[in-house]
Amino acid sequence: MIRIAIQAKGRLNEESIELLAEAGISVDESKRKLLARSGDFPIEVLYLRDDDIPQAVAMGVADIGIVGLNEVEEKQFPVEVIHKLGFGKCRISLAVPKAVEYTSPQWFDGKRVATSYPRILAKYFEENSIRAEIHEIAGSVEIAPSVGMADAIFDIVSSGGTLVTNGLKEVEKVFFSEAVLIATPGMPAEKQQVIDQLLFRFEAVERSRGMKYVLMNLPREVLDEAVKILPGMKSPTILPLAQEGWCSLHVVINENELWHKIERLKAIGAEDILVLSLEKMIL
Ligand code: PRT
Ligand code: ZN
Repeated sequence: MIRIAIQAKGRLNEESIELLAEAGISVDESKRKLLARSGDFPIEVLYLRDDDIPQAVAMGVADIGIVGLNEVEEKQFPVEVIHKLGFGKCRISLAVPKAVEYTSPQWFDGKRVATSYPRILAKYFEENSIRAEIHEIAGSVEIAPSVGMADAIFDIVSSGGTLVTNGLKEVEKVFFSEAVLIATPGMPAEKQQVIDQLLFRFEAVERSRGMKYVLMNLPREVLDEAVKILPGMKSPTILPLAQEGWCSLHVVINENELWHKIERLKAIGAEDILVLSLEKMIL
């Protein structure tokens, strides 16, 4: 049995539960329950505040956890980052009031900067030989300059909308983050085995992201041409059709190139094209 810590509520909660569900791990949906057991996989889910996850994993209260890399970097607890999960992407950036004529990081010399990430910021200032005052505040960092508490902020940005709303502009992108899977270092072998099994499932889910399964009917004589339109694919599946001279072609196509490829296939005579979503790719 292993225990995984995930965020109880907030930005990473839903996607963490979804990832577990896609990996075949259904947990008790009543999120108020602190611990939820999965029926079909030897795992228990512990719901925590994201700030507490690195420590819980470092102490072995949970064996693994899903948390933003920003929290791992800031908290500096001894945990191992074992997998990047590709969601919860954001950056931690320095932002200054819109009217500031900003030219270089040296602008921050002697300034007061409000943040919830003092360690990551201190490291950046040190690396850039900047002597600034770091004011640690827990929430609503973005309002600090307008109320006179700070000259600038260092905070999480994703769309940038919050900065604009608060009359700020992003001037230095310092740290890039996404949700990661962390683990207690030095796991015993039997737990490691369950974690490997979980990683195998996560990878199958990730591989299928953005991929579509496409089926179409084609005149046999354009088959070679169709295969040329789909370079980089492993050999496509080709099935004969009852109708003489026709075949059915099945391929996996990345969503980014889907329409482009389909239009070209249609132009050479592909018909009855079906695009299906792909759940898992196990290689
Ligand atoms: O209650 P708990 O302590 O568990 O949650 P929390 O409020 O501390 O964290 P939460 O749920 O806000 O974020 C959890 C994690 O999501 C963070 O640690 C990041 O790893 C990740 N993440 C991804 C973000 C964002 N994107 C994000 N945009 N965390 C916060 N934000 C904030 C940002 O600071 C801004 O104020 O969302 C606001 C909107 O951002 P814009 O740029 O899109 O306007
Ligand atoms: Zn938090």
